[in-house]
Amino acid sequence: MRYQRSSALFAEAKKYIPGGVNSPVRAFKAVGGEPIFVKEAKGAYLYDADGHQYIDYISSWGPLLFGHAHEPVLKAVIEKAKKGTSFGIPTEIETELAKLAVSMVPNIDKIRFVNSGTEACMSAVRLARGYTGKDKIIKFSGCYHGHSDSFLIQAGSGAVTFGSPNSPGVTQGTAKDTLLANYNDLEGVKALVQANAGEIAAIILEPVAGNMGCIIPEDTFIKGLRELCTQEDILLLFDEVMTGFRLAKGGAQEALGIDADIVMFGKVIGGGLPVGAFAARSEIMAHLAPEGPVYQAGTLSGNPLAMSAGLAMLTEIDQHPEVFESLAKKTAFLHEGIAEVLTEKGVEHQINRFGSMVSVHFCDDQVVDFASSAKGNNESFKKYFHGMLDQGIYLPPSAFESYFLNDALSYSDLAKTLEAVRAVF
Ligand code: HOZ
Repeated sequence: MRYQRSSALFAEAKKYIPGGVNSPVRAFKAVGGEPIFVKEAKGAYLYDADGHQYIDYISSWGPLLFGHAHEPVLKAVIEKAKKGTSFGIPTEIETELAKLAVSMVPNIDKIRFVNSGTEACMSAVRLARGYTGKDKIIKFSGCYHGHSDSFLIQAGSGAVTFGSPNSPGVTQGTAKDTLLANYNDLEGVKALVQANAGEIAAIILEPVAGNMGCIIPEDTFIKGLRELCTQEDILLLFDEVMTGFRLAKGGAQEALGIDADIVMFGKVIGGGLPVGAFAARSEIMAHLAPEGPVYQAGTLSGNPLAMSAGLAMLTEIDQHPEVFESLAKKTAFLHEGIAEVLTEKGVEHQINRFGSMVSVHFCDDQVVDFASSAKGNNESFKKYFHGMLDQGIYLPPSAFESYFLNDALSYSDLAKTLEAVRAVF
């Protein structure tokens, strides 16, 4: 049996961990079968417990821009670990990473480090509410901003994969302050703003969505949101957990040419260790404790190990900005190759791509929001996913997730991937 050891490890894990995993999408429920267990990874490749090699297209869901176990990051973490892993007392490296991040991202003066994207988004909304003195927020169906209560309302990613976009445990009281709109539907947002005049603190979105597949914002939509927020004294929050330091040095703000009011980070900023962050202009960040009254804290926030990984990763990006063009070219090569095979085989499909994010949808109509993404044929997706897995290609195990390419991928890896697609169909 090809996955014998992984299967045994999964059976053992299920005895002690709910569903055998610590994050639901990993359990393969959306695609059937059982997850592979990873033993190690290097560069573009994962190795499972049964000794198989995989070309990896999720890169730990985004952070690993240069591939697994990238030497400069490893070296920084190992050296730092020898000097202690957490103090709960300030360290110089926090300022070094903050200074570098602020220099790379447009339109931010100060940044606060936390431990995950969930924490970053949760804290950013609290800051937006504290700053504006208003309670309600607008989010978009299919956008995922982590698993804090206010966001588990028509959430994307794992939540929708498991049919629980509105999670039990989120109270009506919390849910009533989260208003829902459809991605790329500016008129819908304007109507919500009008119906709740003077009550909306923030509009939060993934500026390029990656939790309902990869969805690209229309120009009029994203510019319209910016104008609307400015007119109505609403803060525009960009959840750049996936896009930050991945689409460009300055993330989606730079790639789209739009200024957000608060920007949230995760993934790349931690170089593969648990780091999240939120950032804004000084005037907004001044409302955060201990400078201001909006409370937020954490024992492991800014811990030296995570900061050293983040600093090594952002330094690499700062010194090698050509990585973005290289990644975009590789992603375009993959996109065009998959499209060619699927067209030739008569398989209906849509492929969305922005920079190094891409997703394949098995449907005919353009995929521009959650409703159109949900129309994808999941049976075709399952066949595609497992067929690729059996040939050593690891894709996201849900049709609602984006691929994240890393620059360790070679053109020969990409060509091998395209051969696998041809074999599956
Ligand atoms: N749904 C998460 C990515 N969008 C998956 C996270 C994980 O399982 O690690």
